[in-house]
Amino acid sequence: MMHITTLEQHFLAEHRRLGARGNFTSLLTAIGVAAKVITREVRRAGLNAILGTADSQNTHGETQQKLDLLANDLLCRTVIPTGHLCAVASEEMEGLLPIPDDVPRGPYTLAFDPLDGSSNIDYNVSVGTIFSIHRRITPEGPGTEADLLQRGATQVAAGYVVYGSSTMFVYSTGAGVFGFTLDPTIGEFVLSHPNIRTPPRARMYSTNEANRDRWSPGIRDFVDELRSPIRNGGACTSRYVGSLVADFHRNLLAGGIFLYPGDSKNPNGKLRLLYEAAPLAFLVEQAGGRASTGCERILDIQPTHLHQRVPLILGCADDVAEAEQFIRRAETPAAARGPRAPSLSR
Ligand code: P6P
Repeated sequence: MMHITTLEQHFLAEHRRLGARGNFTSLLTAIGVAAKVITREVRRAGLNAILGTADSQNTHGETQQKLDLLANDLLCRTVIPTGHLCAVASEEMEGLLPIPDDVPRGPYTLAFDPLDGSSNIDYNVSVGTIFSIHRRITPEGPGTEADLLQRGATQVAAGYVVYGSSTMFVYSTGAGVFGFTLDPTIGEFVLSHPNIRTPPRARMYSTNEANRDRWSPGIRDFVDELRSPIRNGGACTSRYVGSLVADFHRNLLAGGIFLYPGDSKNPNGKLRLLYEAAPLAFLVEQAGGRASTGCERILDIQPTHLHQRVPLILGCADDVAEAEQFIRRAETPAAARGPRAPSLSR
């Protein structure tokens, strides 16, 4: 008999499993509620005249989309009343958002990208929400940046919502990755992808090849390797939506590697550590994959500021490890290089 497990039922089961490690069921449930409302707004954006840009820019100088601001507001209005948070950070807000005095403070922090890829929204391309939850490290009082600036390895939960052909909520609390599909006829997220595992080898790669001339030799050599017809398992195919959550989700399920490396113009790449790289790195490692800057494990990086960018290579473990080999080899003086290690791809 096919069981029907809703998101909330799964959160409660996870809470029982986690035991004393924490009760953030209502926080995750609140994110699920915001995801349902954002789904409604995304699905009707073309009709509600809320496509297009707001007359504002975010802290990164990026033009804000009306839906960016709406998603940010929705998330803040659903998660803050739960009383589980001491501070919130968002791609759309320059500083941390303290919890108002009239709302109970809790032991967790939340960082999120409310609507990643939103520049695509006007063209009906999939977009997503990404979130990361840490336990606070300061003893009491208003949350501080220190409570947010923690290594990704200490996340207690992370996840994303992909607003695609259907809306999916994918999350982990450190014991596997679980995917839920929104059933609009009942307004519930229902477990559809229990215990997601990503394959060890990629069938596809995702990167913006318009940046190729600015890449390091190691990255260029590695991408050429992925396309090699004699690569073990055949050449990878290229799939790049330009919407991180959409690219990540497809690669997670089908087997792929995503690369947004640093380059000669942007040495730290484009993607943000706190609410993009770290939560997705947590998920991909939970699914058996790997996430790195090319030189360092994403989850080991100690953040220094809320909107810090990092180079990001994540996906199938063997391929990310091979990318790191190519980068190390390219950075080793030719005279010091030993014989080329047998490539994983041959
Ligand atoms: P580029 C969207 O703007 C985003 O932040 C991610 O969702 C996406 O992976 C990346 O930027 C795309 O950047 O430079 O290839 O357009």
